[in-house]
Amino acid sequence: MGNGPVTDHRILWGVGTSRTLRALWILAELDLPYEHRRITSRSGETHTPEYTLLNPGQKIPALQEGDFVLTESAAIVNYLAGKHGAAKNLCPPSDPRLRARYDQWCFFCMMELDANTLYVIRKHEDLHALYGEAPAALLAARDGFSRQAVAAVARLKNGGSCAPFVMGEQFSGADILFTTCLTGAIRRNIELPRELHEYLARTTARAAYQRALAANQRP
Ligand SMILES: N[C@@H](CCC(=O)N[C@@H](CS)C(=O)NCC(=O)O)C(=O)O
Repeated sequence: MGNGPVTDHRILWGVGTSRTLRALWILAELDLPYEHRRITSRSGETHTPEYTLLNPGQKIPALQEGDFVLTESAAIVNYLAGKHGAAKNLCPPSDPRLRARYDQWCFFCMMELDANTLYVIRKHEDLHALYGEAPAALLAARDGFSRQAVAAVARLKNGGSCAPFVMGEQFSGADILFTTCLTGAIRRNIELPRELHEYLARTTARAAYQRALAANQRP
């Protein structure tokens, strides 16, 4: 893995999860060609020797470009946006403070919304047979998501009216992460503030989101 031979052949591994949707969405926003290897989670397909060589973590999504392999959905979004986003104004900002703000949103989504809350709910609700019943952890996770959603609205408003996107007027990769966390919460019957439904109406109306949703259908 690393600085191997330059290759145009791009492979996206994985389908059917909110994390694979993030990768498919940025590919659609950027109109990039790719081969889609539609392996699914909890099917054994992430545990084959071939895939384990690519991603020892045995999770999807993974992006492969020759001998360069990248995992973590947020890293894939930001890599592709940074590499190919100039023409569409999708590069993460280069100004240090704007970049810090962008990173703040990305880490907030991945930690506070995804890992700390949504994934806890998934593990102890849908997958309780594997991870065990944990009613107190479930309650705390649901409550935690709701509190962080309120905090997100305050940041979007920043003392005024709600910005259309997390970085202001311009849609960015951070909106891909935020949107997929919010839709994940809705699927789990977590109530969201009105402002976040209005925000979702903007982001999910994008043609690229609709194309990514179609590409993310489980086989
Ligand atoms: N932090 C990772 C999480 C990836 C992840 O947890 N993927 C799950 C599905 S959502 C997976 O592939 N699990 C392996 C399996 O179930 O076989 C990311 O954002 O990419």
